[in-house]
Amino acid sequence: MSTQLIPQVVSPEFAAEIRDGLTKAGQRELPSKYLYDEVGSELFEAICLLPEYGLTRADTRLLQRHAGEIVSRMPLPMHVAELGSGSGKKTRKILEALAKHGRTFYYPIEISPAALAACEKELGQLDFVSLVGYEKPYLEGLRAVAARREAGEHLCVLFLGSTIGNFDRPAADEFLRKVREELVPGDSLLLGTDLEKDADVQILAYDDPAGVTAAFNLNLLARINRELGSDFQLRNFRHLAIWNAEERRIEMHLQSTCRQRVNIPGASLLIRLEEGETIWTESSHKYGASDPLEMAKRAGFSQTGQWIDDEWAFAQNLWIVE
Ligand code: AVJ
Repeated sequence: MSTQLIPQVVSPEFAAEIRDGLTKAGQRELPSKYLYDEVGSELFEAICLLPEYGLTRADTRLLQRHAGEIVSRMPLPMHVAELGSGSGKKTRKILEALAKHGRTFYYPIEISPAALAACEKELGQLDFVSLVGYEKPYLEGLRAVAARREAGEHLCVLFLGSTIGNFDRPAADEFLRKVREELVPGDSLLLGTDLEKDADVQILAYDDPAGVTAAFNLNLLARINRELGSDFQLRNFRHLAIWNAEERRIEMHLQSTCRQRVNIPGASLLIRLEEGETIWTESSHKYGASDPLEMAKRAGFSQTGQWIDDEWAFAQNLWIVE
């Protein structure tokens, strides 16, 4: 008798996206946004503490050192929307700098309820900051926030942590144009971008020896098992982090270590995987220091500031709508 549990409630969008990705011709793939369930969000927080993963510390250092200057260069916003707030720890510096100038409304936008709850706990108690969380996809959440503010009130969008790097370059351009469409002159965007560095340093950041990133990646299969009643055997998969030099990105894959079948009842799907075949789970694109300037122009913004960390090549880029 099978001990597999078929969950009572299956999210139809989740099931459809998992099905589409796993049946894709050529390379199978899974959307990276689904890495962040409750377990995945905690594993990501642990990744941020790893000595090999310098990205989050660089991001935080820049905000710590330059929050005052960053804020002084934007038309003072009352409203701050953050795309993918995560735990909200990095954002504190910016909110504190803004709150010195008056009451600030902060809208974390997150599809992960676990991350949103952590963020509300972290930042919900700040003086002069009112927090209203949106459990929505980025653009839907941004639309809701943009609709709330009144004429003359400026909005600042935070897109930190190089999450933009999860988009392929053309998709990133399109996404940034859509963000721009929700904004009006005087609004701003603070964008974090991880910069290209030595390949071995980059690979180690996504393949740490303690195996935290491997657990983060494998948890996606465990999540699908939990939510769609599937029977992925996690021990039959291996975490891979590959530097794709042509596309200038790290790719995370899960490699099948044997020929195997997986049943995914919640998505009405049975798949056969070959030994060595991979499921692509995430891309993290890396940038040159001058890339953000060009990206800003293509999306209809002007870049008015850039701050680069001196320990780990990472840039905060401030864009304004003129
Ligand atoms: C949160 C998307 C920026 O791509 O570096 C960390 C996620 N994946 N280790 C990144 C991640 C593996 C991270 N972002």
